[in-house]
Amino acid sequence: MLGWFKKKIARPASDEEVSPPDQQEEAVVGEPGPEEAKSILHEDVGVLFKRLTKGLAKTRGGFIKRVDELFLGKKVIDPELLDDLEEILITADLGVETTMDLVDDARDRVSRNELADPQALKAILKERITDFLLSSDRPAELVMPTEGPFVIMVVGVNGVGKTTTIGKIAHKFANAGQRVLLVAGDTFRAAAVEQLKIWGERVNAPVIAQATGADPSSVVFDGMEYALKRRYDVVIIDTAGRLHTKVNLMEELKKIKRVIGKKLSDAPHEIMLVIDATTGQNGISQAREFGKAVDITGLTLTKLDGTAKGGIVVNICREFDIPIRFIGVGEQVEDLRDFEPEEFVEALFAEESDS
Ligand SMILES: Nc1nc2c(ncn2[C@@H]2O[C@H](COP(=O)(O)OP(=O)(O)OP(=O)(O)O)[C@@H](O)[C@H]2O)c(=O)[nH]1
Ligand SMILES: [Mg+2]
Repeated sequence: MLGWFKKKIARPASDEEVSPPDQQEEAVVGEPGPEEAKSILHEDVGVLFKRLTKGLAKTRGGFIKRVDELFLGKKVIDPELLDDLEEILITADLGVETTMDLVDDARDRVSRNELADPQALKAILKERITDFLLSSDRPAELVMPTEGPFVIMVVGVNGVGKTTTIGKIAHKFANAGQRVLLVAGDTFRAAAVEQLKIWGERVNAPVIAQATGADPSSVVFDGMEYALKRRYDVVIIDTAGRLHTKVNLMEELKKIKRVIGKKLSDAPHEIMLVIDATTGQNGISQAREFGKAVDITGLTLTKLDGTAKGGIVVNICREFDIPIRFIGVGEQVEDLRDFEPEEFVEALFAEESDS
């Protein structure tokens, strides 16, 4: 799994030349990470998959289980079955359009006699859901710049899991041998800086911060200077998460982005929107609102362990041409998975027995 992440964060060899993926994997890491890193490096892929399927148990229980129950003992696909399927898909947050697309397609296939029984329909659902998840045109990999720090700005409404996700991402980079700096751009909430500092200690990354109420852009300015001077590999910037309906938050984010860009052209290289998967359709409107203010380049969906409505993942992939980089399936540092569509669908459709 970490090997895959290494590939994801590959630094191109030079401006002109981008090495092929198999060489990038060699080129990316410097010194081996701390002791702790080794345990992750040697973690069994099977164990990681089990963690993912466990994290998605609720989603599976609410979505695939209902599909299974509906199909159980049915020999034919009749209109009533398709109506029931439609309801299950909609209540699982797949969204109206995605649901209609899937069900209309099923209807067509039935009328062309292409689907023998409900099990064949289940296989088609799985296949088409995978297609939706793979359809983004944007590069799925986080590509680090050839030189200078890789700057990630993390945005999202309050409580979605930004700071936690930052801690988890920092851990991944640190394990891949990268020097990480954290910047406490959330100066609004009293405990925000403290929370980031705790994560900084956990993953051995310094945190640039000022007092609560300070100008976030000024903290970010300091952070960028510090990172450039001391040649950090990765800078991750936390931001405040007050309601996205407040215009001033969006203005603040634009300003932070400008400050970063002034210190380092091309940066931020990644503007990551964090969405709480349990909020369902709300996540879609958040992506729209934040997208208007700053160009979102990647998504992280958190708290998938806490929802029976994992369909939001499919809905978001279909609605926006923004790749999902990570999914959060728990509160622990290891509970941030690289988003791999096929693996995700397998975990979603996995049999109950292993969890
Ligand atoms: N179950 C679960 N909990 C999560 C996940 N990610 C974050 N959390 C929890 O969600 C809560 C909020 O997380 P924060 O990281 O503080 O969220 P935030 O977006 O930084 O919040 P603000 O700073 O208030 O805007 C915490 O209790 C986290 O432990 C996840 O993937 N699964
Ligand atoms: Mg926070």
